[in-house]
Amino acid sequence: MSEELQNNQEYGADQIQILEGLEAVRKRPGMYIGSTSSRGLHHLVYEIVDNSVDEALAGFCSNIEVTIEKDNSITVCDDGRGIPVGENHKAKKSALEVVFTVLHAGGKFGGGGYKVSGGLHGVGASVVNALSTWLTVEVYSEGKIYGQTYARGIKKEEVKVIGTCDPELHGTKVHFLPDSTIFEETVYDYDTLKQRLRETAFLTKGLRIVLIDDRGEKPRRHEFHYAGGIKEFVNYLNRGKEPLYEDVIYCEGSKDGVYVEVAMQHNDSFNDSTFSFVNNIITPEGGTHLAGFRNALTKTFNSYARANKILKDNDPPLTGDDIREGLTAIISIKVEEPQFEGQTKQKLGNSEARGAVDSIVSEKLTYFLEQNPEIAKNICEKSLLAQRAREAARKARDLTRRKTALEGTSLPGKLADCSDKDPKNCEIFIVEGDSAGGSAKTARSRATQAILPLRGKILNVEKARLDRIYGNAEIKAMITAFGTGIHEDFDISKLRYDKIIIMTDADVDGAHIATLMLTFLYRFMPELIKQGHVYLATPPLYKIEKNKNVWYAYNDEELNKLLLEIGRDQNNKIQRYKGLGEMDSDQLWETTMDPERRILKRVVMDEESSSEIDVTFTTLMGDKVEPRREFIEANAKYVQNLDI
Ligand code: TSJ
Repeated sequence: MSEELQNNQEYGADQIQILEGLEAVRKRPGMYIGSTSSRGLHHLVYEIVDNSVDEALAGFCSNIEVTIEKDNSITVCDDGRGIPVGENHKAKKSALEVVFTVLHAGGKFGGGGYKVSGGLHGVGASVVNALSTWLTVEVYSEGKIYGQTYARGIKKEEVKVIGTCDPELHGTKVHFLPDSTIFEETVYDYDTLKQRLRETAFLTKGLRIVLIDDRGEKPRRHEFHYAGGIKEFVNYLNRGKEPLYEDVIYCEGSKDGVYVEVAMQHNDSFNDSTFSFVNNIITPEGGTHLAGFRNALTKTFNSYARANKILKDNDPPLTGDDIREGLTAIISIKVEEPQFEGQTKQKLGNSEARGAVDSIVSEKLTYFLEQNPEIAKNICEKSLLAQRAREAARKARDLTRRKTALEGTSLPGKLADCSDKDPKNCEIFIVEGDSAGGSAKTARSRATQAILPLRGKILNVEKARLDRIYGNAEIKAMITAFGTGIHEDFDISKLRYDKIIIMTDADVDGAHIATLMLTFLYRFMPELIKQGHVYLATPPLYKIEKNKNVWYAYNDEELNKLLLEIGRDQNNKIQRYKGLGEMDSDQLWETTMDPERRILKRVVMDEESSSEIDVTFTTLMGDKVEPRREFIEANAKYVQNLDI
């Protein structure tokens, strides 16, 4: 029990129970917000904002403002009705106080509607309160300002009137400072909040969300307001791709207590970029709502194609994969009581969601196709091309499978494999260019390090169909070397190396090749990234020699620091490496490959930001040149430094 509690005689038995509830949150914060890393820190903001979004969904709030203050405290305010301050009869205290002190107390004071709670979220404002050094709340209602302040979840005083305001004003303002004794990271990342709030605004059409950063010299500010909601989300995801037709197809409706919204548009790429949400929370593993959508899509397009003789009687049906080639779609549903299943509790289980999405999409899509025969024909023809390519790819794959069945697993000729057969000990370097590949083969530790040199740039999988991808020698070599298979055949237990290390030159071309590699892995074997098997090697940029001593610097900052230490004079010999090829094998080993001395960056991927990652890859690998420059920054966001 906390000291504050023991020292304060005013608390009764009820109060103690409540405080013990919040004590549990402070003892095991991870149970309530997932983690105490940067991720958990940002979750606090979403947790508070979700309450205002609920108020917007109920139809009473149209503006939310989020401010990162100079001290990394956060202010969230909205123009809703204000949290009720009157007595909650069951708890015998202000409803406002209940919201901030009782675990899982949602904002349900008789009002109906959907609450955006589910998964890790929706644990309530009390959790944020418990994990904040201090928190103040103000409610603007009927000309009065009510307020209350807490310290680590414990109230400083009763809810009271602290001032007056324009009687027209109404809303709620919460200001809190995350507790630095709980969180490992206490600095907010503007871009992380920006991405998430943009997504929230897309999912709640008409709601205006403003993000302000007051920490810098001059404040940063972004405003998100989308009258078109998820239709505009699809436009956003498709920017940098060429849409196949102008309109975004939109379906909306309610059935069996499920409110369904779907927006979709095909583009000239070959990937399926479908993102599903339940109560505004992304469901990376899909579930019943996604299954309902896929079923409706396949069924509706096949009946349309048959009825309009695009598919002849003897033609095989289009598969879901064929129809989803190059599709960008958002499925957003709202249910009163979401049930999450699966190992990570990220998969929607509500069976009524399947039927609701299926019937609403089937009905609206059938109508849309009948009204827009040009678009319908366009999509069907793209699907037919996809079907043929898939057939060709299947034949190519069967051929390689038969080959390996006859000859045993035949590894690619260019692979210099390691001798240790336990994958846990093994790593593979994917090396840019045959010459660097040669040095790496000489340098490596043969027992545990395998080398696969790739010639030139690998195929951009964002711009190629499956049959071409299967026909590409470099990609085939990687698939066989890794051993896991791809897509639905993927099996992580067959992975032949614990670490897949991408080793490219430390220049723009090298960065481009690394991106091509990451794009391939992201689209074909995302689990390898999710489970942390993918790394970037970090070759040095400079070699510095002075009086027979040798140093390496991995960036300009390190170089300058070193030169300050050893002194700048004519005896210094500074070599700037233009590529891996300029290093001999000893140097390559010392600086980039030796597990004792190298720096590896692990590629990480936050599934919650998967729609943003999709945009990153398509913008980078698409035809537009300008956004590519942002790659270095974007790349930096998805890698972690590891000194191993
Ligand atoms: F809970 C909280 F602290 F996290 C929080 C809640 C934070 C912020 C910034 C806003 C809110 C909030 C709550 N905004 N608006 C509301 N609305 C209600 O709580 C409310 C008001 C009136 C009625 C009613 O039935 O009259 C019902 C509710 C849920």
